[in-house]
Amino acid sequence: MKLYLNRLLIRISARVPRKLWTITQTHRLKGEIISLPLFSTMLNTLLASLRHPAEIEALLKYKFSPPNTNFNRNKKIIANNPTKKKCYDFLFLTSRSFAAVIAELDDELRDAVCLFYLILRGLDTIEDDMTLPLPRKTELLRSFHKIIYQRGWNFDENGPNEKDRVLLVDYQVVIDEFLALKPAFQTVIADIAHKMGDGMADYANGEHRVNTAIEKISDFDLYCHYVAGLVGYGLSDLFAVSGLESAEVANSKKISNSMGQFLQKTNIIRDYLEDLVDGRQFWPREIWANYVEDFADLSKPGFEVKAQACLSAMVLNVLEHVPDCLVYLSQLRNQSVFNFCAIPQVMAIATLALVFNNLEVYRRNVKIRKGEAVRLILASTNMGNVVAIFRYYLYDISGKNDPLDPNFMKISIAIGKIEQWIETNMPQTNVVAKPYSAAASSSHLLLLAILAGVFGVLYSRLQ
Ligand code: IN0
Repeated sequence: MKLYLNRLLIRISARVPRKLWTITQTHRLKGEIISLPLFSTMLNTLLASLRHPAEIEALLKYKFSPPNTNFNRNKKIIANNPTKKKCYDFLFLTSRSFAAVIAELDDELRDAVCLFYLILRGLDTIEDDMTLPLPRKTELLRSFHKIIYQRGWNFDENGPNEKDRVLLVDYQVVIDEFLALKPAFQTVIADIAHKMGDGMADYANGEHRVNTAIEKISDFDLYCHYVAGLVGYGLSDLFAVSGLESAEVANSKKISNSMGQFLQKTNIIRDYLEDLVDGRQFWPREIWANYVEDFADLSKPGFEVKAQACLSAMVLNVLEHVPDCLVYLSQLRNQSVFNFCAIPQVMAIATLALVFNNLEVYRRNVKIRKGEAVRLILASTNMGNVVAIFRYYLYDISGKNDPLDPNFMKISIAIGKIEQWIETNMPQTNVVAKPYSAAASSSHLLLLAILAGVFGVLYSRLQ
């Protein structure tokens, strides 16, 4: 078995280069999907990518490419409609980078997804608030699908520290715009709000939990289904209703669910410390109890070996969703829908590789570099690139996989399965994952040398 696994790993390493993927662009993504900050912070962003010249190239390309986006073309229409403008302002306020991804959707979908997002965010703001009395929270969660039909409804009972409380305080604008959507969109959104609100209420009332912990892996899957898998159902239905994607996308519920599970479970691993500090615990006891007695022990000195093994067990659980995600993305036909779905997925696989065997997860908030994120965004425009990106990060995970780790074999097998899917379904994409050519490397070196000079001059002026 060991020999077989070694062969598997060699196969992966032989085909996937250590260097990053080569980008082939069919459709340029511009605009402000990642907000690049003011000069001095921009300098820090560039400095963080100094050892990654391709990221610097991506950052500069991104910063200086002329705006010519779907959203910019529609800014005037939005500016003439105050309630719609307020909704987009809320969207950018709650999630700047993801808002820009939504704003790039084609006209047939943009408003529906924007409203879907704001309605989910409303539900989340109620679920998240530990200051709300449980009976009130439960009543709101269970009736939210009806509330969104009540013109004029808004809510100011959130605690002062709830970060999106302003959204609910002015929620009447969201409701007005929701009611302006075509009825088929409204039905999809209300149906998901109903299912999600009920699911959240069950968890808030202690079902599927023991004290505050999520007990079984099946409870973890169910929780992630409510808060993220259902988002996949709803989005797939919206895509089909818009006519931009076929009904087939909406019919395959399992793979729509996996799209959300992959994102949410990756976030839950990354946010271990933040959630622990806030008194939340989403990792299932069925996994972590194999390594420590107390969930907080994972972050304590002396538990490093156990903590690393637990982390790889969590990553293994997430890797199982990858084949479905690739199937889902490969079914998409509309360019704006593809970008919208692919960007969060490639960010998630990059995050998963970053957190894998990385004990810093237990000490601080780990995040991919902005330069890396921009590079991923610019590349996420076709399936060939997306597969090459997934392979690159899976290779990274393989390289960090420790033969002494109890999950070493299972992780190797999970990665092998994904490779197999790619080879069977996308054989032509093997050629996309080429290492940088010598010419590309020397151009990067030149760029690096020029930038070093520019930084030197700028730095001396700032002193
Ligand atoms: C999302 C998802 C999302 C986008 C595209 C297709 C999807 C298919 C199925 C399920 C979810 C899908 O994407 C966002 C991404 C996001 O918000 N990223 C954050 C970064 C971060 O670290 O959180 C950002 O600020 O850019 C997402 O995470 N969720 C989400 C919510 C609503 C909608 Cl309409 C789409 C949240 C969640 C819980 C994972 C579903």
